[in-house]
Amino acid sequence: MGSYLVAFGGNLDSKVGKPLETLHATVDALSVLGVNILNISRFYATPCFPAGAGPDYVNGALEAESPLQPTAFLALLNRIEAQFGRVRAGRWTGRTVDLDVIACGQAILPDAATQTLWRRLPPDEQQRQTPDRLILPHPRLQDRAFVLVPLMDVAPHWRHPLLGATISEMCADLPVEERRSVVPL
Ligand code: A4P
Ligand code: MG
Repeated sequence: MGSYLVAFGGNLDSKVGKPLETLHATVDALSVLGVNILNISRFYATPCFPAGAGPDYVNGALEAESPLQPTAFLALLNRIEAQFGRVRAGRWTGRTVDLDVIACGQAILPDAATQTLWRRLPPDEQQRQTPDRLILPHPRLQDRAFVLVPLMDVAPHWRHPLLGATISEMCADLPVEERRSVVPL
């Protein structure tokens, strides 16, 4: 049984409605498909990253249990994204819903060296290169207020297995204006 942290967000309307409605429907779909949701964050309005690349987002995070292994769990998340009209038009482009696996307990995938390589990728390369396999913990987690602030609601004490910092510590390390730009709905 895996213990998962999942971040979700969206900034485009889907067949079920606005991003907030789509995200509620996405969470319901996870439950229906056998994911046991233990804890869910508030939903937040967040400015689009990169700035100006599209409408603002709604973001949230949850903690869940699933009998699936990480790769099968990501495949399930990808199926739900497709169900709600996610189209992969390019890196960091607008989306109806994005579901990212942030962590599976303390698992490091595929290995520490590869996770570290992706984590240290310079910003211009981040937009050019896309991993073709699951990387855990999610390589951008420590950089993103729209991930860390919602995670504060569900798992402030979870500790990054390579950085050694908790969600709470990583969140405190963000520039204060980035943290403040993530506003509960
Ligand atoms: N992949 C590898 N590791 C993971 C993982 N831990 N979780 C692979 C999910 N996917 C993972 O993902 C690209 C590839 O990464 C996939 O093939 C998957 O197998 P993707 O979901 O197709 O692309 P993406 O969502 O554009 O990339 P990524 O890395 O998830 O980007 P981010 O960091 O999530 O950025 N602004 C605001 N305010 N809020 C947002 O939520 N999101 C993004 C996407 C940009 N700007 C945003 C937001
Ligand atoms: Mg994604």
